[in-house]
Amino acid sequence: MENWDNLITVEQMEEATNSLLETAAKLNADTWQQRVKNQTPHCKFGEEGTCCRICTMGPCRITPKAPRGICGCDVHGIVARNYLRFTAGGAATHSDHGRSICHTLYNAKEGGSYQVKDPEKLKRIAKEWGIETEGKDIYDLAHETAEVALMEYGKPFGFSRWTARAPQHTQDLWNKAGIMPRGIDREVSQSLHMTHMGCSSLPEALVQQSLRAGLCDGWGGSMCGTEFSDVLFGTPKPLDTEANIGVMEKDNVNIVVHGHDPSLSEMIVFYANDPEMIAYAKEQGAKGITISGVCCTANEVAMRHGIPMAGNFLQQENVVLTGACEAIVVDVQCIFPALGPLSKCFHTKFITTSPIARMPDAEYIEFSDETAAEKAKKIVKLAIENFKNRKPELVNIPQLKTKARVGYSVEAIKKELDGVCNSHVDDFGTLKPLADVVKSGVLRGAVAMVGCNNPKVRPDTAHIGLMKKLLENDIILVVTGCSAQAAAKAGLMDPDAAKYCGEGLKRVCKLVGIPPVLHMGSCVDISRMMILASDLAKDWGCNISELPLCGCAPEWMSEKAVSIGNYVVATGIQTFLGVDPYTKGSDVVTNLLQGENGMVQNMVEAHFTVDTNIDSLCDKMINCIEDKRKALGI
Ligand code: MSK
Repeated sequence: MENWDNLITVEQMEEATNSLLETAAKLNADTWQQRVKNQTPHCKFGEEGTCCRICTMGPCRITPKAPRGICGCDVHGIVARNYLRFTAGGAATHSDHGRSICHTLYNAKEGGSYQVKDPEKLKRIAKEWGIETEGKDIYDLAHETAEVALMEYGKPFGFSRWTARAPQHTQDLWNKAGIMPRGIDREVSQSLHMTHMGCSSLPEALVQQSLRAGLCDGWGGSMCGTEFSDVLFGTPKPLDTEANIGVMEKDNVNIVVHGHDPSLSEMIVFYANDPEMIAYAKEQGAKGITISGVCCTANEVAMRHGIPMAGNFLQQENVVLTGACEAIVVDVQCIFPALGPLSKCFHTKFITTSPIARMPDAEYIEFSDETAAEKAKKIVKLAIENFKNRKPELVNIPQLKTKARVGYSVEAIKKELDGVCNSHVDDFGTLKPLADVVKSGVLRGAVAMVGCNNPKVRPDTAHIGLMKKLLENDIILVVTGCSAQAAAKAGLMDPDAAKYCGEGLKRVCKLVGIPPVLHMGSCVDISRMMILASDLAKDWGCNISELPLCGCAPEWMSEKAVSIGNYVVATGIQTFLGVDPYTKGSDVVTNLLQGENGMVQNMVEAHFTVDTNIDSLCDKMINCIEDKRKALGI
């Protein structure tokens, strides 16, 4: 087997970061590396989930001497309440992102800033929802479908429409367990109600609602976000791009887009490519304009336009530290407030655009569907005019970048398989060829790797280390979020990386012409993975929980990730975490979530495994896949 060390290593990435930190030190600029030191050691009560500040009689902290809070809630109730609140925060965040996309679709019009780029997908969804499509103007259909989607958020009766996509067995499990998600806002709201002082303190009920709140995200709000982003901006198809900090260009105006909602980044990309703007940049002394992305916005614009990805979550400060960033333009989620003060040490403009993410030391240019074109143009212009304010002595762009092929939506995966196996059966294609190579053992199985970076884990080491070992074992990876960028930065999304994989996977990649790690998008796009798992189970003729498939978030950090974990598990996929979800203070809650025979396992045929040792986490995933194969008799 060829050696992975021929690819970019974590050490090389760290070296690049260290050279940027030297600039920070010179300027006395604050960075997350320093703040981690300031914040360590972390509060033990917080880490174990045993601190309650839901009312003002406390805060109460549970110790052997004080085993109950002032209201009498025990440690298990407190830990479970905290866990449910964490989940609800994540479900609300993803779902509100999805809601905003639905509004954008509602406002789309012919000749407007936002148009329908994938009318076929819109028609498919409309038909799925029983909306008449025949003879209808595509924008009338867009408005009608968007309105139905928006009603999903507050519907008083019934369940999420998207759940009908799941296999019948999965739906039956959800109904039986009482976790079939209802109105999206209702699940979030009920979670907050349940955790209010004097409501639920029964861990089983709180964990059950965590699954339901997670499902309203993955099979509700996130699915709205993904599906209607595709309708508006195009369903991703494989295309080539680059990744890592070296994608920024010294002689160009550099605009970095960061956050999650593609409504902003799509418009910035559009105006940065406007010949008028490029000419203006040249007038200002630059050679052109380079847009690059950070976090999930990077995934969105990479998948649809091939815009390069400058980095993931813990590299967001790095783009400013290059001294070559004219503007970092952000919308919502995962944005460090630190970017404001840090930008002030350079010429960089830190531009916030959403009333949902207001931050000090930022220039606020509110973005809306109605003013999108005007505001995007204004932002691009501001960045161009800022080029002359660069301090050349501070410019340092580490020359580190890799090739990456991105854009594997479910539709694209099916199309790629069809291209090779000629197995096309209907408009939607099939995953049967994938099922066949897994059944034959050429591929052993698949891991869906997702999630963030977290300073508790040496950045990207868990993502990349796990991926390499899984690939060597003929396990294919589908990835989203910052995990996707970790893979891209390490060169694992270059189709050429197949040569480092196990023999079976190598053959499949060569035959289909794919990289061994398939980029499926941003955090909300984990909903794509749920569709992939559902369709695979249907084409295979088994239950999702029987598939040799795992979910994994080795470096996760956000509330959104907990919500994701809940819906991935609830979909029947064993989920492996490399960071503890603040539950170890309660053995009862730990067992409900992680027990091989615990409540979650019994409800949805899957459970969580938490292991901060990445090697053993990997072994557990491989064993899980091999056990599933054995159970299937393959
Ligand atoms: S951006 S939630 S750090 S994956 Fe979606 Fe990355 Fe995690 Fe944010």
